[in-house]
Amino acid sequence: MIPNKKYRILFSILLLSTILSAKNPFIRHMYSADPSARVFNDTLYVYPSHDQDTATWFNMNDWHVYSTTDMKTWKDHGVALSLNDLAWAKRFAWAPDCIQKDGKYYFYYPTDKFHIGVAVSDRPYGPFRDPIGKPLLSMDSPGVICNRDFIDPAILIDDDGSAYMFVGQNTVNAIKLNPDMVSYDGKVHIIEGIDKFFEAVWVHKYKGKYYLSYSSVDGKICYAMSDSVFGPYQNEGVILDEVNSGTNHHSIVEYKGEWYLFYHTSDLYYQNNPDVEQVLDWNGLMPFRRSICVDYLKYNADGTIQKVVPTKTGVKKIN
Ligand code: FUB
Repeated sequence: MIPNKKYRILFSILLLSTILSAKNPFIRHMYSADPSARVFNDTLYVYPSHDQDTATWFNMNDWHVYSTTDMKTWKDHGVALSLNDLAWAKRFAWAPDCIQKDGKYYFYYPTDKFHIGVAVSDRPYGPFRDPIGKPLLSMDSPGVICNRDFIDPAILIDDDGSAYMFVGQNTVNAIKLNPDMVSYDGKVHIIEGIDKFFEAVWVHKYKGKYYLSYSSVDGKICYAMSDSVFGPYQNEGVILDEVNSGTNHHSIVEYKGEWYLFYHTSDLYYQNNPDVEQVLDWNGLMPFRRSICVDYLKYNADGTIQKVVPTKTGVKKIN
């Protein structure tokens, strides 16, 4: 009896420590995908899309915001914006992004696989409201090149304060936003030469270089580097291999001295549904329920990025 009791206690401790350290996916009370991570005023916010519990396709209707100050404890701020708040949008509340400018927070989001909207708030977690009553940019705006879905806006604020949006599927379109952040200068730049570009473009800077990362046609997160925002970009390789959710979508951010890769998997869905066979099929058989994860991202001395191996344990708590 004594040894059994000892082993039971030991087993419980092991189980508890596994549960406590099993941090990926780090949002588990609902499904969430396409995480855009941003740091505002010492807090890290994540702006994901929201997969429905009963999804049979990407029928997504609203956007939540999550935040943390220690990379372990996450707060769900609830719905920041919903398609119901937008007079002109009907469907597909997909991958968003958010940026701060002059004390206001600007939330950019795709709808209908066709439009990119903007919404504004005094707070990073909303609620956001549409200040212009129409899309900021659409697939049929002059200069846009898009032969598939016009989705996945991502914003870069450059060192001189200029703001750019990168967006699109199959072709990377880029615009320079006006200082009001709700209009642009009318020109659309096409970023050429990005190897196997599919979707989920993200641009960040590190040591003066521009890094354009994206999901490739074969489902990997790849990246290219440049000395200037509109390129030319040099293709550098893979950051993250294919994941088990069909789609692959990430963001890269520095917080409190570490760099992080946010991405999604369908691990939680498969854990919740152990009888479902894991099938990777870009032609339709996807889980449609994804959950957001985070792991460390490291640079080599020459500025290239080391490949990230997804972990179940995620990242350490910041004290
Ligand atoms: O979440 C809907 C769509 O799936 C996103 O817009 C794409 O990037 C892909 O992750």
